[in-house]
Amino acid sequence: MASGTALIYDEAMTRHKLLWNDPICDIEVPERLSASYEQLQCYHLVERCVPVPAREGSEEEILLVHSSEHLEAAKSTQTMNEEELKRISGNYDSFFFHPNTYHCARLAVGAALQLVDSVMSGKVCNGMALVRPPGHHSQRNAANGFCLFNNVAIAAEYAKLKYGLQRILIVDWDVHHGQGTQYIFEEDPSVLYFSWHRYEHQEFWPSLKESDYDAVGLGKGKGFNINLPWNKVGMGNSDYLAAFFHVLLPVAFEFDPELVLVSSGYDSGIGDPEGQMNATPEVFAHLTHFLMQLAHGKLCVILEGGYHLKSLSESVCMTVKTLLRDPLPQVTGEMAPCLSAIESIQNVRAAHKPYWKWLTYEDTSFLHNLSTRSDLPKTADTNPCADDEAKITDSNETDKIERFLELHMKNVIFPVPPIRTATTAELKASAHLNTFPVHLHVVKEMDKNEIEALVSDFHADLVKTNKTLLSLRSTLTILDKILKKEVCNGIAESPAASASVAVALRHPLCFGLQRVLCIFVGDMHIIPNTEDGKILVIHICKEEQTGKSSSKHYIVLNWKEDADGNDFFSAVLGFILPVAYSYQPNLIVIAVGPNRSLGISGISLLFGLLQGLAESRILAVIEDTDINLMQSVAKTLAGASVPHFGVHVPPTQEKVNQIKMLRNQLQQDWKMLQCSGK
Ligand code: X5A
Ligand code: ZN
Repeated sequence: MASGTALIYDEAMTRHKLLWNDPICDIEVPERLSASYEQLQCYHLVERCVPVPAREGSEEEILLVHSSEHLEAAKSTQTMNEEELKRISGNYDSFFFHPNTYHCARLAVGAALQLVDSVMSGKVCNGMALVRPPGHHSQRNAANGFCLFNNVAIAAEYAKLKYGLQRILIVDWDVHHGQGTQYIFEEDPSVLYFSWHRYEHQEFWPSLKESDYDAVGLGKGKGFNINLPWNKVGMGNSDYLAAFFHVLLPVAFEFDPELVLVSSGYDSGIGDPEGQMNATPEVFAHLTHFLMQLAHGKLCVILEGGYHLKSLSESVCMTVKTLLRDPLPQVTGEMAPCLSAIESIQNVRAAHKPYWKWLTYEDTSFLHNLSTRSDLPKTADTNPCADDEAKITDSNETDKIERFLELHMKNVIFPVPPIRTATTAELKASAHLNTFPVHLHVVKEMDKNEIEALVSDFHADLVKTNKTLLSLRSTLTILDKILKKEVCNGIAESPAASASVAVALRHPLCFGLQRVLCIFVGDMHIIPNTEDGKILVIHICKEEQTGKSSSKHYIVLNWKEDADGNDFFSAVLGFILPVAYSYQPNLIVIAVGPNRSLGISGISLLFGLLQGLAESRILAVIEDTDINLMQSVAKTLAGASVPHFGVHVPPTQEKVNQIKMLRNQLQQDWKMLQCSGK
């Protein structure tokens, strides 16, 4: 399995620019590229990436998607004077030609293809291409919305042709609808296209009927086009995460792509004059992290829009940092999607119900008829700047956001612990058997006296029983290092997981942590005290053994994984992740006890997907001595993408009902669970 992150940047792509006055096009400036690259340098991210040169895409490659008329028209602009350029630009909606445009656009195409080659050849695992002009509005026969050639669409066709790929996922998180990409793949079931976009009931550019949620694809491509229209501005971190949990990720895992391409526009970020949204840069780290769990981590991020230079470049940095597998910053803001977002999510789920198994058993219905206007107010996600010293006033909003972001990023970015994954000596040897280069750091276990000293602060009674004390050694040693920020995450063996965790959980509270998420898989004999809300327990166990019912901070999930397939991901995406993101823990403890009802892939999925939380502070406590489980968890903690899923099995009606009941019971407490507007 490849590691490493490619970065493609060529200053030549700054040489396409607007030569005349045009208030619509004047935001697509060369500085978008140079500012992003400079910010990457500033965070020392450039030197950590594998530099890959851009190249010009060939005519043949451009013709994979575009007509020869379009190619010839574009080619002919190279020798035009300003007047002619202006005239031909007028043939298109929101596009400008410069004598260098054709060359730049060919470099943009070639950069995307170079990135695909780097990832598909195994030279790197993932990467980002900083390109101009962008691509996703461009159509077979037309430039549109600052785009000449559709870089991402060409990359997808190229990957199909050159590498024989049969399933490619395109995620378009730009704030505009990539209608060009939709048109190109509308009838193609091998390319799943997902786009969210500012829509405002068709008021917002490009104001197309076919950008609405009922455009699901055509012919064989039905179900492979997913539009999530935002009908209000001001969407923020929680709305974007809810869209991933309740729409994109379930479908994406079921689709099981071999490669993921991102049409990566950052005009969906805070401060952007086009998008008017509120999502802060760190949310892009989380979106990136989720997509890294697909296609064995094969992820190509290709720049599209983004017009607030500071917001754009900070978001680019968050993306690249995540591709490099740095621990993720915590998402800020209240975790509750707004009603308008929930309404859109519910509608797109209903529209796609016939095509995806994950919806088969749910009674999702349309909330409103198409094109009816919602009177629901936009409630959540008030502008995050409002809490800050930089209050937004009408005047010079851009500068205010810039100052807000300057401060915000200082709060969000944190020093990365020197060691990523710690463990005990015995594990190290086993981890070396893996193909993924797992670097586990062996820490010396505390001796009896050290443990006694540590435990006596908060659990004096335990010092008496030698056996419990010894079973705590590994757990407490690693927990202590996580809390001291010497390591990021770790894996501990314990012959008595629930006892170890119950005791160990007293320790983080001594460090003043406010919220610890504890996920327990299997039999749990000691239930930690959750009354003060500082611990949230999710207990995943077989049905037979539980008598306890769920409450806000103690949730019982009766789940026995299907023997011939994997049905647990629906519970992780539809329930555990939303609860965890609502809680926003400072530490996560995942304990695997005896009699576990989940298989290795289910447990690894938990570790993989939850790693974005708590600045990636995760402690695994494992009682099971299954070496395969240990290896898989170690790999995931060390940064491998989650292991392959195998056959997708939709959950039984009984399980769906349980999730539904839990969601109904808990969605007022844990608001990220909300995905229908009732
Ligand atoms: C790539 C991109 C936006 C075009 C807006 C035209 N294009 N009003 O963000
Ligand atoms: Zn855009």
